[in-house]
Amino acid sequence: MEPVNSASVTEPEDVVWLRAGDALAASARREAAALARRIGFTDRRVADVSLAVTEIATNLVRHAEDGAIALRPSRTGGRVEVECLCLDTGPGMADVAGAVRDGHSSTGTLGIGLGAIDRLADTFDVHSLPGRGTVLLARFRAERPVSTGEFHGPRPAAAGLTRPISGETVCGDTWAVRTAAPAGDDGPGSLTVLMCDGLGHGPLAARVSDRARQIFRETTAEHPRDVVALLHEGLRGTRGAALAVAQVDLRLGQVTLCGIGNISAFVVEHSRRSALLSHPGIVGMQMPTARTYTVDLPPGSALVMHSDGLHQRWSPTDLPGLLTRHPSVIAGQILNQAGLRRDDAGIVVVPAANR
Ligand SMILES: [Mn+2]
Repeated sequence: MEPVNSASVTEPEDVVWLRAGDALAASARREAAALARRIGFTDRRVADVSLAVTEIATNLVRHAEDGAIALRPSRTGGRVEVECLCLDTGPGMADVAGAVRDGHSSTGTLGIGLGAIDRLADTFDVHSLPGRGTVLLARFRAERPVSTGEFHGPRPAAAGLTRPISGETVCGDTWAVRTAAPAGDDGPGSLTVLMCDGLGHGPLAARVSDRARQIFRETTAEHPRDVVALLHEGLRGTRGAALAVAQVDLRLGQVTLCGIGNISAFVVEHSRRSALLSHPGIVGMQMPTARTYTVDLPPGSALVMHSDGLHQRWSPTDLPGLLTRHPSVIAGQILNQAGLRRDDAGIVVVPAANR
């Protein structure tokens, strides 16, 4: 097993959200190309990314009732990719695999279709709920991939997504994941996960969340109770936050959680979810004695933590097939389907290891 100091931290990086509208294809193309160029893609690869993202945006505008595209750089180890996540609220696709396989696009688009997006992307995944909405994920590396099947790419151990309250570009909710013990020959490792909702929303809340992420990044503490205690100390003098820290042992299939304030945490299975208890309080201001709870994370399940920017009353029975998807798609579809309050929104997902 690798020593703890080899821990790597995954954090959100400047997500650009683009809402569906007449100018979406042009703005998505421009943002995607700028992002790919900024992280050093070749002209040819910039053209690939632009083409795929334009097609995704064109499909959204032509076929969906409403939706949005999130573009962001995504750092894994030393490699940076362009990630495009497209969320819509319907009508959905009855036969995703067929649409990808056939490779022909619907009338009026660029004519390259889902199959071509799939071929241009290094990671590609779609989850669709007929009548209710689709989430499409495409991630692009600097090098053009070898063409593969309909759903491909590595499935990372965790992924999060934030969306600012409408009218803001900065989100006061944040997440971060630290790999404490990387997956090795002896099986998957363990992760520590932060979900943080800085009080209020927008830039002032983001200041609190940025500080929380910095503390989380710098500490070597792993037990959620210890991490939360450090966060409480470090956030003194700020407006404070609701937050939860979970330690996920993928080998044992167990989650230990310490939550303060209004953060929802669930172990989600196909047909049910069980909530993990958080305690009232404001980290950085007033905190009860931090208690932790340990529960099982059975094979096929996922840990989902989200802020109160998402309504709590979503149900896994309304999301068939979702838990097997890429964690970015799981996060995107829950955010898409739960319904958003007028607040910043944030969610982070850790699927159980396949055993
Ligand atoms: Mn909130």
